[in-house]
Amino acid sequence: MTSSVDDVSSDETYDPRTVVDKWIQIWDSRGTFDVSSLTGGDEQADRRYVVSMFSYPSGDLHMGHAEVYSISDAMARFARMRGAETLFPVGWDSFGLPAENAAFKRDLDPRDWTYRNIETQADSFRRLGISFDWRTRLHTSDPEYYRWNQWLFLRLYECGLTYRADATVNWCPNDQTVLANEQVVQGRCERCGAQVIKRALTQWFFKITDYAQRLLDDMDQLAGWPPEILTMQRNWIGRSEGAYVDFAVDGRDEPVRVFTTRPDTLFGATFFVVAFDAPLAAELCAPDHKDQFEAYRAKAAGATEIERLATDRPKTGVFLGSYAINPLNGERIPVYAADYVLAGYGTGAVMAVPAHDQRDLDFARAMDLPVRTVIDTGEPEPSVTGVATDGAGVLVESDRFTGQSVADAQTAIIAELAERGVGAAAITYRLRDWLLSRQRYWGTPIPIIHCGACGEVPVPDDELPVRLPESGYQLRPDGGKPPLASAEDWVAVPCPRCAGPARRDTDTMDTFVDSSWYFLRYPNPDFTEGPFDPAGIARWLPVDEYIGGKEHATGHLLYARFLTKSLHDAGLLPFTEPFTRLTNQGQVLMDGKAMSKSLGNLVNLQDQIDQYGPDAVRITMIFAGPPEDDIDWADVSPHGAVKWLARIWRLADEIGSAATLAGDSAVAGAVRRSVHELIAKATELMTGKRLNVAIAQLMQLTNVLRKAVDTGPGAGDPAVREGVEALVRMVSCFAPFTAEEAWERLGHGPSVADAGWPVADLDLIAAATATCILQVDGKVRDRIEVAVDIDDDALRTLAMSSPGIAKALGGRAVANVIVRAPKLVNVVSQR
Ligand code: ANZ
Ligand code: ZN
Repeated sequence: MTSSVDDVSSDETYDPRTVVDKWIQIWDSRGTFDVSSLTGGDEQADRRYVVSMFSYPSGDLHMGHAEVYSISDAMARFARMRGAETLFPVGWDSFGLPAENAAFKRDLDPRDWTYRNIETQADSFRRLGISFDWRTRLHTSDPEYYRWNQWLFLRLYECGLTYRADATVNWCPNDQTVLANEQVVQGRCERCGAQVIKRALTQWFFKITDYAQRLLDDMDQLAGWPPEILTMQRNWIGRSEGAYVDFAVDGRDEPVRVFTTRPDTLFGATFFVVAFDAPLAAELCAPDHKDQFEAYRAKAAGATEIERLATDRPKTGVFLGSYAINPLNGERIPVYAADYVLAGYGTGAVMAVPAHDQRDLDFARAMDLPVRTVIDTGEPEPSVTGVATDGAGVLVESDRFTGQSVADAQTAIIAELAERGVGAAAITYRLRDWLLSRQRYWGTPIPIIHCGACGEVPVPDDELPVRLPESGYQLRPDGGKPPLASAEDWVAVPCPRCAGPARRDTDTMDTFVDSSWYFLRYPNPDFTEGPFDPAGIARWLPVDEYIGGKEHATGHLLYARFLTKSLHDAGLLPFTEPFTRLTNQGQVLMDGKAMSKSLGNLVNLQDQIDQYGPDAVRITMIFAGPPEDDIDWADVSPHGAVKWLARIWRLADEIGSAATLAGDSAVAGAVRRSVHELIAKATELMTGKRLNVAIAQLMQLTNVLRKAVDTGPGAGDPAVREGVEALVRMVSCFAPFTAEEAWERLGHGPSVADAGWPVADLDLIAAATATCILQVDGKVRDRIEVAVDIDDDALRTLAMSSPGIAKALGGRAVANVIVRAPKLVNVVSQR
């Protein structure tokens, strides 16, 4: 790495590192970024609530934090400078597994490790110049916070949205805890990478599935979200329309229900499959087939859901010795257990239609089962080609439905099933309930007491919080026995209802519970009457701009939406969607890969800041590309940003110390026009969150002003001063320390953050531009807006960079360029 410290100090005037402490102190003592009122005040004021996904305190801030906070801070500062009262809060997502793992490793209390890291990060946030209102500060691991997790858990419990049930769940053998589906990535634990296995356990759930349809419907309020995230959520929720069909099974009283998206193919069902790991499989197994079934079950266990659903995987299964009866034609079809059917989706059983479903066809071919085409789609015969046909067509071999179209037959068959009481139209969702309990220590204790006589008894509200025991527990999980179960004194309590001996629930809540509502508490983090202060909610919520990673698409962002809706329904919130607009920042990579200790490609944020100063690091993060793109740190260097900021600093110095001239020359007029054009462009780009392009405009403005100082009208001209002041105000969104210092050198105070965003004089710009027609060989190919006084050379350069011209030329060489500034450019091609 080049020695950039030299680069910084070789410029005598610019070393932002020397002013960091000074400005931190000034901002703090003036309360520069504190809103006028967190929970009341002027009804009319334009307000903006900008929230970054809060930080997990696993150590000091890293490059990824620097990126998301550089982006969100620029957005918050811009809103504030444009006159909106802007709340930009700070908090920590401070419960969670890594604290425990670090505690084992270093023999520490998870508390000590966590709070030490929080202090380090808080200091780093200040040194990065992030414009938080620190009065919002909260930590989810404080009893004052997690008390309200417990309170919310109990409110949802009262409405039946919290429940405890036996479930086959994802279990990480390494971390010794259950995981939500969202935390299993490609069959592995999201945290440690261990292969996740299935275990049957009694767990706590939030009934997010009750909200599946509303989570879909309310997406029409989310026009300010990236469409990609909505698509991911839509797929995760996985709505399917179809029908339930009940099949009688020989020797069984109760029918077995299946879900199908294709009721029109009912006459093509040639066998029946149940998930091998559903209780139903054992129930449907004939006594003389138990051995084969057990053998299969032992072999099939262990595959992940993704593997089981993969279409390219050889199909396996076992005949259960029983038969199901097709309710429409009375046909007896054999019942199999297989792993390509999932226990947790639909009913865990399917009617198999091999001609029109590829997985069924693969299974039929593997098991030598009949294939019967019942939809004529015009495609080749599936039993011959091995390719199932799933297009539209006309029914064949389907009794009285033969000849109907797929769409008509779906309606007709559903009607017939309903009439006979053996089926109905139905909708299913892939979404599962949110499994929220964890067998870990460092989380919110579940506020339930188990009593032999009374069953589950909620801890009364006035006894909240149920605090984590601080001693007497064994942190390291022991054969699946949760740490809290080892805190005997803590566990044994009298039942709140009958006063008999009872035991506390020993699970803790997933940290996604904590993070599903923290943004509601920021306006009043000390509120003691409830989880959030209604006055603060009225003033700030919902969040106007939410900024964070897209890895949270189907986890956190879905949970927060669900919780908001359930609180709305409980009468606790006046709105149904928490985040009006969402920005997903990309990742910071190194050499094309995510930075990680194990790859040895970590770039240390503090080293970067020590070398280049916080402002240059921030500028580099933002200038590297659009906020949502990944940045490869190997491709960028804060070096260029250092140079640019030094140029701004020097301009401020020169203008600040120059004697004022009379001004008003023609040259000065041209400078003013450029300045206002660039202000207009930068403003529009900032509004559209195109931060990197906005910076490019500011760089151009710097060039214009440098030239104005060097070749006229000179540093003392009012037009030049106006331009430099505008530049410094705009730059303060990205490089706050440099901008503050420059502002002071320009003779202003007390803070550029209060100076407002410059306003472009539109009349000045309108008069100053003309439409220039760009031609190739006399044919109009493009039109561009240019300054009326543009010179021929500049216009030629602009014209030659037009995509319209390049396209029309199609690679042909240029013979001549005729320039008539500012109205016309004609490019003559070589023929
Ligand atoms: C008969 C059929 C015929 C089907 C046909 C499809 C095509 P989506 O769209 O994802 O909701 N299915 C139902 N439950 C299942 C389970 N637990 N595990 C695996 N597959 C299951 O898929 C619904 C379709 O997937 C259902 O419609 C069922 O197969 C299968 F030409 O029923 B179908
Ligand atoms: Zn009791």
